[in-house]
Amino acid sequence: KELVFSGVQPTGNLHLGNYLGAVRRFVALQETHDCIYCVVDLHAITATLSQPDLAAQTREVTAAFIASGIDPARHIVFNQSQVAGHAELAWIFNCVARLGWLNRMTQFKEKAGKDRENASVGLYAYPALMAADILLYKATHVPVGEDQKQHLELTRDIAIKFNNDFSEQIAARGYGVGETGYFPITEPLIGGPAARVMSLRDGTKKMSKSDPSDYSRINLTDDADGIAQKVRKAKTDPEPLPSEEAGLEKRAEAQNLVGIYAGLSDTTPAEVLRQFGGAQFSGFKASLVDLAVEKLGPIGAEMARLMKDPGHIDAVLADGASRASAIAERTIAEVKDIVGLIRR
Ligand code: AQP
Repeated sequence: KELVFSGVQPTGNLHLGNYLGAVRRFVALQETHDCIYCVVDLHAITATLSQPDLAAQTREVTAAFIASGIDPARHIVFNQSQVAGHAELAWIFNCVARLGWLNRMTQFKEKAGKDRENASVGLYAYPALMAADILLYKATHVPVGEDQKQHLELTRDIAIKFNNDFSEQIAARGYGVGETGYFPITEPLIGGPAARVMSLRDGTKKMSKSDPSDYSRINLTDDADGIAQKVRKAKTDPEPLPSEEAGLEKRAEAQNLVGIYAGLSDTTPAEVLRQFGGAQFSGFKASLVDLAVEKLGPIGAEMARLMKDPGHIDAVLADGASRASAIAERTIAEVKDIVGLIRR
């Protein structure tokens, strides 16, 4: 059976890239799949252990999920640290993953920067925890933005190695599923015009929570004025928009704004250019502001409303965590049997 898992870190400043690349697609998948959506608070502490207000940030991501249309009654929404299996399985995966594999992770290199000696061990081991998040539920499909592609490949490598290393134990206990072995080989779901939303200030950098410039991103909590100002100030070039997609090559900022428009309006860049080809950026930006306010305004307003009742959000997370734990505990018991760890 197909099962979707994905997560978002509660590191503050949830933005349009997180929405178009991930959350909006989470919403769509609810119609066709069983879905588990996790606020990955254990991941959030890998870059900086001491966050301004981790609990509030966790509630904010939960509010964004619900405000965007995720239904925590029909699917599972919870925060990672409430289900012990994530950390337990991550430890085992730390022992499956090879140093050489983790050394190739570009996100670690980017996030650790020049002072690598000072990066936390958690930041380095992040991809093994991510593999644990996914495989704890034997998820078959993971919707993510383009930036997570490499981590998903590592998840597949970990599943393959575990399945191979323990093939006899898996078969002996009858825990295997079909030809694959114990863990599924997860498929990434990456795509669409907004799989990689770029910074509004620099079309070569991805839109990111940690960019020091607030003008680089549209936050889900921005009001209409804030969205308008940021779009108006977004970097562009002096040429009008081309009529065909080929004309966007080497025009990173133009390509980004067209991709955002296509993402928000559920069309393709080609369709957007059919409508706006030949237009100046001033006109196109005005339409983009209207569209962004129309799509994001209600989400921001609903998030603000939900955030006024933290007790309700915590109850949603607790309910999701108990349902997630029921699945997770079974996987952990089986994995312990497979590895040979004595359990109660
Ligand atoms: N710019 C982006 N375009 C498309 N998708 C994106 N995602 C992130 N940035 C973009 C997707 O959002 C989901 C949640 O991301 P995360 O919370 O795990 O954090 P991240 O990938 O590290 O992204 P951020 O927001 O840019 O944070 P920082 O600044 O800490 O690096 C993921 O599915 C991600 O692909």
